[in-house]
This record gives sequence, structure tokens and C-alpha cells, in this order.
Amino acid sequence: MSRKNGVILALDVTDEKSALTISRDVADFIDAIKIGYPLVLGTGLSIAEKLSRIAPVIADFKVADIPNTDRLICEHVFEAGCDAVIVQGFTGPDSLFECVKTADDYKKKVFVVAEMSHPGGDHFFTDGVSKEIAAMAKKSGAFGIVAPATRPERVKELRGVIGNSMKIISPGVGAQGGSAADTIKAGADWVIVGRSIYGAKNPKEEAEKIKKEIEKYI
Ligand code: O7M
Repeated sequence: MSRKNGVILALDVTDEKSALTISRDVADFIDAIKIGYPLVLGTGLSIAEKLSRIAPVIADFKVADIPNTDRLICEHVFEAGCDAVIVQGFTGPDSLFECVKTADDYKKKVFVVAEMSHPGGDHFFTDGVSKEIAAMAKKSGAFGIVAPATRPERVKELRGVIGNSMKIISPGVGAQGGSAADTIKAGADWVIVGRSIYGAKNPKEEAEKIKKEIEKYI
């Protein structure tokens, strides 16, 4: 997964036809497609392989279980053609390290949720907790963390914790009120954008607009 546009499409549509049509339409302006429960429960995990022919696929299952169950989930995700998986860190180091080990075995990547973007997202993920999770993610050898575009100052703080060797992907742009430019300026590598793109009348135009908004900062 390399950065050309700085945009990850959050593809939370629930049918295969829309998923493939929108992805092909915006392909020139995104670097990866994030899929999660809405699309996979709607279509089955086989959608991952189809989308992976368009762009690298990140499986957002926010994996949060005991190490053995986490490993089984990650194996399915990587066998299905996904390039990366998103996991929770609050389950502790043994669970996270098992995900990273499984990803390493498949030469794939792990992103760890450090703090969430919705209004209640800082209720349990308080300053110290988020920083501890980010530090643990770094220690685990994960590829990157997830940090909230709705709070760019938190992106900056968490960047301070992990340094420059890891990536930050940030949801919360557009529909949740965050600004793509401010998020990248705060230290994110990619913004994750869903409804603003897939819900637009012209998804391609919207994706291009976001790419253009951030291109001078990446
Ligand atoms: O642009 P949106 O708001 O339509 O979509 C944002 C996507 O990012 C959607 O798929 C959310 O589930 C996801 N997301 C958040 O919005 N906030 C978070 O804190 C974390 C995620 C996420 O991707 O977690 C890995």
C-alpha cells in the first residue's frame, strides 16, 4: 500500500454492484479500499478478492478477541485477499502481537485503533489510554494506527508517540465534520472517507476534490 493520493475509501455500501461500480469510478483518486461489516455481511467475504483487483483492501473488522480467535480471523482475512486488517488494541499485547505475527506470516499489515472519531470516542479512549495503545502498537511492529480526523490535535499527539516509522490513517472527514487538509497537516498519512464519496451524486468528482485538497500537504 503506497501513498499516491492520501485517500482511503470507506466502502460501507451493502451490495456488490454498488461496491464495484463506485470503486472502479474513484480508483484514480484513492490508494486503498476499506471494507467492514456492512459490506461483508451484505455480500460475503469474497467481495475482498474482487475489490483487490481495483485497489489494496483493508479489512476493518476491529478485531478484539483472545489471541487464538484473533489469529483465526486474521488468517481468513488474508486468505481472502486483503492487504491489511484493522484491530483493537484494548484487548492487550498478547492479542495484538498474535495479529501482527499472523500478518507477518502472510506478509500483510496491521492497523491498530488508538482513538475513535465519534463524539463518544474519547469517553474511554482518553489521552493516556490512547497513547498507551499507540505505544503498544509501535512495540508490536504494527504497520500503523487509526486516529480521529475529527480531532486533528489528537492526530498530532499520537504522531508524537509513534514517531515517523509508522503510518496513521484517519477517519472522520466530511460526514463526521473533520477536514481532510487539517488531518494531513496534523500528521496523518491517509484520510479515510466514506459517505462523502460513496453517498455523493458524483463519487468520482468528490474523491478528486479530496485528493486535490490534500495534495500540497503530502
Ligand atoms: O466517512 P464516514 O463517516 O462515512 O465513514 C468513516 C469510516 O471510518 C466508517 O467505515 C467507520 O466505521 C470508520 N471509522 C470511523 O468513522 N471512526 C473511527 O474512529 C474508526 C473508524 C475505522 O475505520 O476504524 C478502523
